Order: sequence, then C-alpha cells, then structure tokens
Amino acid sequence: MTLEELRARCEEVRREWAQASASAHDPEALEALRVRFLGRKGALATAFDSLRTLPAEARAAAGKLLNALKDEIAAALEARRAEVEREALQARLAGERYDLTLPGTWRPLGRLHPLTQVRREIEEIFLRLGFDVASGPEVETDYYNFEALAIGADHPARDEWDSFYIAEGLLLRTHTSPVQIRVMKSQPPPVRIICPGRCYRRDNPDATHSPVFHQIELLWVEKGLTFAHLKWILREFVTAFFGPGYEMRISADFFPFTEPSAQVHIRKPPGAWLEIMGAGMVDPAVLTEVGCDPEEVTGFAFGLGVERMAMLRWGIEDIRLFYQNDIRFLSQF
Ligand code: FA5
Repeated sequence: MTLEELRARCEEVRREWAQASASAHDPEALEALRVRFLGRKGALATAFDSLRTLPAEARAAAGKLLNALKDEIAAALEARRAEVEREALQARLAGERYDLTLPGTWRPLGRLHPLTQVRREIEEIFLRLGFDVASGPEVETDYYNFEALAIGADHPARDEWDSFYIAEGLLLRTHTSPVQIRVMKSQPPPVRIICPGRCYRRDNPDATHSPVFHQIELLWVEKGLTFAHLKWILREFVTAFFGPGYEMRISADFFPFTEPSAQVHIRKPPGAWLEIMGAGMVDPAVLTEVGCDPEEVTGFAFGLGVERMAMLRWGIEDIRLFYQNDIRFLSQF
C-alpha cells in the first residue's frame, strides 16, 4: 500500500463514519458504531495493520494520519453520545409533560343538608350569646320526658305528645325538654344551654308535621331573670337568623312546665304565620323538682322547631321535602 492509498482509505472511513453516526439514535447503535470503527477489529485497527505494508519512510506520516483520524472519530463519538442522551431526556420529558389546558375530571361536590346548616347556624348564634351546647338521649324515660316536667300520667297534655313507646316507661323523646331536667340536675345555676336534637311523635305527616323532626331547646336559669329577658333573647335570635323582612308574634299558650307560657310565630309578609316554638318561664314546681329554690333563681326556656326555621328561610312549603333525599331539592342549598 502507498501513502496515497492510505490517505484515500482514511477519507473513505471518514465518510462512512459521517453516514453511520448520523443514523445512530440510541446507546446500542452508538456501541455498535464504536465497535465498527474503534474496536479491536474495527476499521481503524485494520488500517493500522496495513502500516506494515508501507515503505518504512512513509510510516511516520501514515501513523500521524491514522492517529488523527482515530482521535477525530473518538471525539465525534463522545459528542454523539452526549447528543443521544440529551435527545432521550427530551423525549422522556415531552412524554411526562402535563397539559394544563385540558379540562379536569369533574367530581360532584357534596354539601351539608339544609337542616344541618340551620342547626349549626343557630348553635353559632347562641354560642356567641354565651350558651353551651348540651345533649341528651333520644330514648327517654317517662320520668324525664313527662313527669319531671309536671306532665303526670293522667295529664291531658300527654295527648298532645302522642308518643312512640319502646317498653313500659321507655319512649322515643317527644321533645328536647327532658334535657332541661338532666342539665339542671347535673349542675347548679347559673345554667345557660341549648340542646339540638331529634324528636319523635305520632303526628300525622302533613306539610308542617313530620313524625321525626328536630328541636333546639334553650334553657337559662339564673337569679333575677324575667319574661323581658326571654323576649330580648327571642328578638336577638330572630333578627340574627332571619335578618330584616320578617315579623315575629308572641302569644299566650299553655305548657305544664312553664308559667307563663307562650308560642312564637314568624312570617315573611305576605306569607302565612308559622309557629316556630313554645316558650315560657320555668315553672317553680320544675325548679323545685331539680333541687333549685324558686325563691332564689328564675329561668326561661324554649323549644324551637328546626324544620320550621328552614322552611321560613327558604320559602319551603312542605316539610316532607327534607326527608326525601331528592338530589334536585338538596343541591339548591
Ligand atoms: C314543645 O315541644 C315544648 N317542649 C316546647 C317548650 C320548651 C315550651 C320549653 C316551653 C319551654 P311544641 O309541641 O309546641 O312544644 O313544639 C315546639 C315546636 O316544635 C313547634 O313550634 C314546632 O316548630 C316544632 N314541632 C312540633 N311538632 C312537630 C312536628 N311533628 N313536625 C315538625 N315540627 C314540629
């Protein structure tokens, strides 16, 4: 071989390299390239072998030529490797990119039942006025539900609270008033509590009555309380809950456990009046029953219908809508 022929061979290898390396796009292809050009039996090794066939004086120049080509290809291989890695990284990142303009998955948003909303709001109003929240059992004894509230076995008022009995002397409470007795028996005055809870009556279901409904009881016992304080609390409460545009009417009523007793109606003109609660000054006989001295302290109480409050607020005309779980109704609140 002559030096000229070797030079031509080098050019040929350089062209082959340029062509082959342009189409190598992954690490495996690059490794194959390395073997093909720089490996022990690769194109360059073969060219170095042919040095032996050159005349002695041409070998130094030929060696230089081949070494330069070898360095050139090794450097180009490294550059190509870096490029392939960058391409791979970019392809991976492109695959992982989030398209923030795509619409998300729609998830229905739950909300609180309107009765829960009303109950919580009323609780908050009275917590702000300094009341605590108490609770009592839904299965009550005759004593707490009736007797301690001066509703004896033969008292005609028992008919008003037609009850679901579970066993002799044990019933589903007909109102939240038994909690008054439980609280007064467990702590000395001053007592200032409200008690939200479920009540049960054998009432025929109609637009304003349900056999299961909710009341919020209020009880305040302290020295020097009068009916004027009760009226003040009522006005504060009704204004805080309904805001302007509603009218309140307080009229005489009868409950065996309060004296005097009252009922409260609310309306949003021109709508009809709706009875929302029974109320009154705690009867001295009840105070004595729980161990308080009626000469020392006085108190007042009320029992409020939660459903009726919700009906007035949203103009709902049938109480039964609250219990039918119709999503078209419930999703409005
Ligand atoms: C009572 O239950 C007395 N315990 C209230 C009370 C407490 C008076 C403390 C004095 C002192 P009444 O039966 O009127 O009272 O019921 C009170 C309120 O509960 C009613 O005004 C009404 O808003 C609601 N309510 C009564 N029965 C039902 C029913 N079947 N369905 C829906 N709401 C009812």
